[in-house]
Amino acid sequence: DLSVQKIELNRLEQEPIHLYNRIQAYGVILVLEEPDLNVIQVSQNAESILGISLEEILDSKLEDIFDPFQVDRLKEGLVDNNFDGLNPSKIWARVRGDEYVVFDGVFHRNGEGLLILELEPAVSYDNIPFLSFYHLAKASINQLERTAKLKDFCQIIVEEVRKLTGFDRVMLYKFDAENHGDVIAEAKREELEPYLGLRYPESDIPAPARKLFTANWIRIIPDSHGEPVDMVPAINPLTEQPLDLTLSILRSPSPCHLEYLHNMGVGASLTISLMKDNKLWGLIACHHITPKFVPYELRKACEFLGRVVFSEISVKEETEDYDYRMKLNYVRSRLVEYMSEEENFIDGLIKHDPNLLDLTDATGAAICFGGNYTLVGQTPDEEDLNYLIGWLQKNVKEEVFYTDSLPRIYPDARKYKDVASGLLAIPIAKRNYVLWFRPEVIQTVNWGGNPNKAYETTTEDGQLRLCPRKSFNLWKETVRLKSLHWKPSEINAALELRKAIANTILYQAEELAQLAH
Ligand code: BLA
Repeated sequence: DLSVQKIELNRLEQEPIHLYNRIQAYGVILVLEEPDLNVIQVSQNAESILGISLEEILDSKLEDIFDPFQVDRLKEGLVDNNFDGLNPSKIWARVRGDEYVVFDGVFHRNGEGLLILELEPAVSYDNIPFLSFYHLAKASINQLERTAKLKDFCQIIVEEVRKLTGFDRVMLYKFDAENHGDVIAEAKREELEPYLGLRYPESDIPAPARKLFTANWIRIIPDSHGEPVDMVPAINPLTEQPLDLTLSILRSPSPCHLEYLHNMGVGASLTISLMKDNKLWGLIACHHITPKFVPYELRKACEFLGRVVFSEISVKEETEDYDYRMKLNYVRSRLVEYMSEEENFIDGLIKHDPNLLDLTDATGAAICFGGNYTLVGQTPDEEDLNYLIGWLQKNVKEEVFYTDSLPRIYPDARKYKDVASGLLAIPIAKRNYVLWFRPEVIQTVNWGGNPNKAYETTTEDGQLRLCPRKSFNLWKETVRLKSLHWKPSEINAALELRKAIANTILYQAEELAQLAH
């Protein structure tokens, strides 16, 4: 049964969700052949929404369906290939005789070069007179500039997005190195239970969905219970394939994800990608309990806010790290100075302030040189260190070795986990090492549902199928035998020190050789 689950999980990891060929019922999609804008494919619901039969639509040009005057204007806009000026276009249609209906029309060309027009209900902004990107962005950015800490910054973003859109819950969700996600900021209606601080497993968002996020930065599901709508004809007559909906607004989400939302009690969602260095850094995820539609321009304002503000986050993240790197640089240059002043370089590393421990924020360190140990702070005893170094010699060939869980890869270390669950080691020359240690820090990870039961299986038409978990109740995992992790800047500082020690030893050896002559 487990192997079937594995196959199913694999299949999901490759599922072509952009080719589902179904859209959400709240809008209409028209696939157009250029340059005449003949309608070659349309969503099934066009008949009820536009009041024209499907046969008639599929036999038409765009100007037969909408006022030819507005279509001429659209055609002019289509020439320069830049849809920014065109999207959204107010498009009105005379539905069933004389009744006019106004839509937001949004164009894009998909990966196959097909021109696609999506129509969404146009909502008048009379009740939001202040809505302009400029004002929105300015008010928020002013606030953001005054906060120094990344966490506070994220909190303001979710509050601003919630104010703008009125969602019941807005979260900022950050991916970690293993692709799990943590809710690091949340704004919500008071009576809802908080998700802040919860972690969600990687499998909640399969790879194809992550890939789509990077192409399409904002996605909306106005009604998670809505019935999806088919394309007519199902196969595109030009490409003879199902339509590529990667960049579409209306694409109907995977049934699996809809089930996930139902299990979570979510009636509508809006998701905004946060990209850093062309990689998905996180998401802004908005939930509403009941169905909720957010018009195109307001979504764009949120996306804009996400982009502008996020470039600020990146800067903040880098500044926090930069300050720390500068501090470590300072410690290293002092250590190099002390080493050159002392007769024995080891004294230079331990006798002064700052010392070896400050270089990597360790609680203990050992210098193993010429068969002797020099110990600082909390360390395993010499006998244990002897075994540990024997193990390192056998297993580590790199210039630097680090782990935040030594007992897991070297079980003998369990007995001194309280001083050395974390190890950072640099070999200097044969059997010579500098080692840094960190104690076990027992951590509690709060998962949004048991990650070992992230999905369940059901049998449907005799087929085993994976489906999302039913319970998102808090599940606490206690993580043991782990220290705080070594930061890249600390690992780098250790490497730099390794070079400096090698130079110092070489220099002192030369001096000795000269004295001997
Ligand atoms: C998509 N899963 C997603 C998305 C999010 C999550 C944000 C993108 C939604 C969008 O683009 O609008 C996950 N949402 C979360 C999480 C929180 C949240 C973690 O609000 C936390 C608060 N998901 C499963 C399982 C499967 C699965 C078991 O848990 C498969 C069996 C699938 N998730 C799945 C798929 C998509 C998805 C297929 C893509 C949906 C689509 O765009 O078609």
